Amino acid sequence: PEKVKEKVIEFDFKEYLRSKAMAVNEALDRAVPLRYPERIHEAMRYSLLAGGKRVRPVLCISACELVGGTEEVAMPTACAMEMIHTMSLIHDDLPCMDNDDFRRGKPTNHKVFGEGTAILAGDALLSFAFEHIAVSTSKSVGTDRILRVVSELGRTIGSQGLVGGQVADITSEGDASVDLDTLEWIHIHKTAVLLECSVMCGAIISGASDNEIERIQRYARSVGLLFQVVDDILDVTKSSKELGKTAGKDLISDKATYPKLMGLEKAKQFASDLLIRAKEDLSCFDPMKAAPLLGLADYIAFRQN
Ligand code: GRG
Repeated sequence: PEKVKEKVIEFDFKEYLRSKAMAVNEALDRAVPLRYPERIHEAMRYSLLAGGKRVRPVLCISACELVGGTEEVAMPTACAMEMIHTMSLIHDDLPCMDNDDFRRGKPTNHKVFGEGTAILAGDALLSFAFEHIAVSTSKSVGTDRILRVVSELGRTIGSQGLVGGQVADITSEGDASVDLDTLEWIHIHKTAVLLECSVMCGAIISGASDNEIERIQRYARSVGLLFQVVDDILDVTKSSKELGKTAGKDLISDKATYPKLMGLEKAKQFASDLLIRAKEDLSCFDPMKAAPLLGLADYIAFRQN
C-alpha cells in the first residue's frame, strides 16, 4: 500500500488534464468542420472552440478508462457532452435569458453572429451531439450501450434536466422565498446533471458492470453538486475582491446562491464535505486507476475560475 500511495502522489494531474483537454479540442475541431453553409458552422465552431476547461469530456474519458475502456471509445460521447454544454451556454447568454455580452473571454455568440444564428447554432450542436455518438462511436461498442448513452443524454437535457433547471431558475428570479431545497433542485438540474451524465456515460460506453456504475454514479452526483457550490463561492469571493468589500455581488443580488442562503463559511464546509464524499465513493477502485477522477474532484474543488 505504501508503494501505491507513493504512485498516486506521483500522478501528474496537471499534465493529464492538459493532454486530455488537447485531445478533446482536436476531436471537436475534426467533428465540426467548416463547411457549407459556412455561417452556421462558423457560429458552432466559434463557441465550441472558444476555450473552456473541458471538465465534462475529461470526466467522461476518465470514467471510461477507470473501468477498462479507452479514450478512443469514449471520445464521441465526450465531445457530445461538450457540444451540449456549449449549446446551453449559447442559449443561456441570449438576450431573452441572461443577456450576457461575454463568455469564455470573448463576445457571446449572438453578439458576433446575431440572435437568429446563435439560436440555430445551439440547436445544431444539440442535434449533432446525438448524431455524433450514434455515427462515430467505435464499431466495437455494442448498440445496447450506445442506446443507453443516448437515452441518458436525452433525459439529462430535457424538461427533467437542463431545461427544467433553467426554467425553475428563471421562474424563481427575484423571489425572496427561494429556500435551500429549491436552490439545490435548480443547481442539480442546471449544472450537476450534465456533469453526472458525462461520468456515467463514460462508464456505460466502456461496458462497466451495474455495481461499478452505481459507485461511479454516487461519485458523479457529489462532484456535480460540488461544482456548483464552488461556482457560487467563487462568484462571491471573486466579486468581493473586485469590489474590495467583504460581501460580493451575489450576496447582494437577487440570485439565490449557497453562500447567500447558508453563509460563506457553511458553504465552504459543504464543499469540503462533498469533496470527501466524492473521494470515498471511489474507494472501492484501484487508487492508481482512480487517480484521474480523484484529481478531477480536487481540481473542481480548488479551481479559481
Ligand atoms: C439544453 C436544450 C437546452 C437548452 C438550454 C440555457 C439552458 C437550457 C440551460 C442553462 C444551463 C447553464 C448555463 C448552466 C450553467 C452551467 C455552468 C456552471 C457553466 C460553467 O461551466 P464551466 O465552468 O465553463 O465548466 P467552461 O467555460 O470552463 O466550459
